Amino acid sequence: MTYPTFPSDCTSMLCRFLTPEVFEALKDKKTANGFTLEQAINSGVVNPDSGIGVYAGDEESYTLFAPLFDPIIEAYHGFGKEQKHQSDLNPDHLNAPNPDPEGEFILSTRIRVGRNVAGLPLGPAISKSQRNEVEASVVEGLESMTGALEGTYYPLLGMSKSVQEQLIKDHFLFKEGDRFLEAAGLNRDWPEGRGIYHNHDKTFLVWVNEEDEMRIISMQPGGDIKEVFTRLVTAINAIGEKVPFAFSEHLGYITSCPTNLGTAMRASVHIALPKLARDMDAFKAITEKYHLQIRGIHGEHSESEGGVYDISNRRRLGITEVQAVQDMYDGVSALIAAEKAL
Ligand code: ADP
Ligand code: CIR
Repeated sequence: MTYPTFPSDCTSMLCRFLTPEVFEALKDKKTANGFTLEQAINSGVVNPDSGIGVYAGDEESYTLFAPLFDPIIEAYHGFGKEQKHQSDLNPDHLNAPNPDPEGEFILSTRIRVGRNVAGLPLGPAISKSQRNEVEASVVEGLESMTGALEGTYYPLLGMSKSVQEQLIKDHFLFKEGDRFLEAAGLNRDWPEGRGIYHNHDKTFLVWVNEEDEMRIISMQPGGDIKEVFTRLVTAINAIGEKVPFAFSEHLGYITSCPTNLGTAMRASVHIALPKLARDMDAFKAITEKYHLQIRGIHGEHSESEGGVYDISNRRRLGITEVQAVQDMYDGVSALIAAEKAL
């Protein structure tokens, strides 16, 4: 493999941090699962418009390819090599009364975490049989859920296109054919081994074998962030009793994308800010101050529609889950105040 060429306007973290020296030092290394640098960087090489451009094939990728991953982790999360990650999933520690009790701005709230099974490769390096084993064990765990978490697993294999499209449109299911995941090797053997579990109300959902082996999701209409967080924590604890999660003292929960390490949590609202949207500089000044990310209405790499945005915490590592939600809450409260003032 030779040093990849990037277009001159490339701004991804891969182009920034994959210097010829780093490339030379890492190009012949392979993890115990056989995952190579070439595989780790393929998504960002094929998609030079990536924000990040790298994926890990296993926990070992983060140490073996540290000269590439460490600066990316530091730049994205502001998390240094010597730091330790701390978890806090206690809803009593969260101070987040509904920032929009009249329901004028917030359409819905969603909090998700990524989780992977301890001791197995991550999605970019997993084999077909290992992926199917993950599906079987996660589904077995989910089918023992009771009460408000009780629901049904719907495998993608055999799901009708119209049901699949409706679930995607309604923001419940992951999309198909994502080019970033495709180039990372995450769509191999599609749709086998993938699926979605949800409770009857679709307020608790689990994506199986998408970018991570599990995406555990709590969501509902409106802005009651604490209720969403509390349900999520109950679900994480219940699933964690059945399936051991990959976790490291340094990096927290291990995920395939380095942006998701640590809490692996993205807490978001869909929020209508039509006035603020006319002044994107003022909008972005607030989101930067509160460490927030702006996404479009159909998730990452999508556009806003009708002044509605997906606003979420950007940092996930080196802060606790409570702090990640607090980042979102504080920032969303400031955005609402700014929208009201206009
Ligand atoms: P993820 O959050 O899992 O990294 P995406 O950005 O692709 O992934 O979003 C996944 C789906 O969740 C998309 O359909 C997106 O519109 C939906 N979504 C995200 N936040 C919310 C929210 N607050 N309310 C409703 N749907 C949401
Ligand atoms: C990119 O580099 O733009 C994609 N690989 C997505 C990076 C962040 N995505 C994520 O956290 N899921």
